[in-house]
Amino acid sequence: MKRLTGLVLLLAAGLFAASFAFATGQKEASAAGGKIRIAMVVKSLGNSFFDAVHQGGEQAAKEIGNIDLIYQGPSTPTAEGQISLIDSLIAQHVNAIEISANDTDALVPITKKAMAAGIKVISFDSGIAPDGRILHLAASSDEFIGRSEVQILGKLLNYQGEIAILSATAQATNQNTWIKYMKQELQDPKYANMKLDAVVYGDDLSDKSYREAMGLFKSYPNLKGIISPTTVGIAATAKALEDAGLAGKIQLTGLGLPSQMKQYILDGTCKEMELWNPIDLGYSATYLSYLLVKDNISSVTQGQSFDVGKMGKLTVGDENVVVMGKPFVFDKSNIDKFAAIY
Ligand code: RAM
Repeated sequence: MKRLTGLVLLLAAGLFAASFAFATGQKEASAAGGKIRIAMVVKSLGNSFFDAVHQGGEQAAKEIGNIDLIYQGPSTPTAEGQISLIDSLIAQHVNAIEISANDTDALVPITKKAMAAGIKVISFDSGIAPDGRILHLAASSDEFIGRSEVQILGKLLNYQGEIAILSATAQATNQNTWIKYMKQELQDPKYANMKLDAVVYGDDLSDKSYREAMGLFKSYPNLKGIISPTTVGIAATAKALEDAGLAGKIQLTGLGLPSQMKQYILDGTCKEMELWNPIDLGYSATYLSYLLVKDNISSVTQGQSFDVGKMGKLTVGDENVVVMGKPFVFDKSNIDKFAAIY
């Protein structure tokens, strides 16, 4: 029996070694093919926002040619999941890593290790602290996003009533920065009759976001408005509002994917929301990653600009952040058009 177990183990080890050799062989073949390998690491898989970002990355890869785009993400949006993915990308000697980070600081040591190994690292969408990346690509100005979300809700509520924020994860760089600016905007005297009751986290998971929304309705019976600055959170909140019979009684705005929010915009559950074009974001992040590899750029300076294909010139700003543009505002008048695209 013992001998049999040994034999099985030996066979298994052989199989493992063989499959490993096969995987390595494949990698070498593609490196030998002279392709630039760019890894896109997203907050988590299964988020339609990142599927659209991925689509944009593939667009850039196709246009440039000679690019292998590797799309990866953990199953849930955690820094730990991203760290282990990056660890293996370092071992695979990819040329560049573009990442939407689940934590500002926790990823710095591993991305520093990647850069020390000659890999070009940029963050996009949700940033890594400046030490851990060459540049960060922001879809829009953080301050503009945060403030405009409050401005939209203020207008929908006639500047009166209790409000709450339903965010993604508690560590997400992008949402936390937007929330900081939302709170600053709320200091303006015109919001004196609006009160922020709570900030809750749905972790960019539909079911958790839905439960958090239901929890808000229960805990704050006078709630009049919700801002959800996450495509996953806003769609789950819209569904929760309808299921609880609160659509129209509690106003909802945030950052939503038009294709997911179309029905809720058309039926008035969410009258107005914002977002940028995620396809353009993925295109630009991939294009920039390619340019850093092609010209072997390991650091950038403020004012430096890049020709990013169909997006034109993008310029590096403060803290090496490249800001793309203003978000679109969606309502009944234009949702059909955008929902057909992303
Ligand atoms: C979610 C993610 C992403 C964010 C959008 C608005 O899909 O949290 O990082 O940019 O929402």
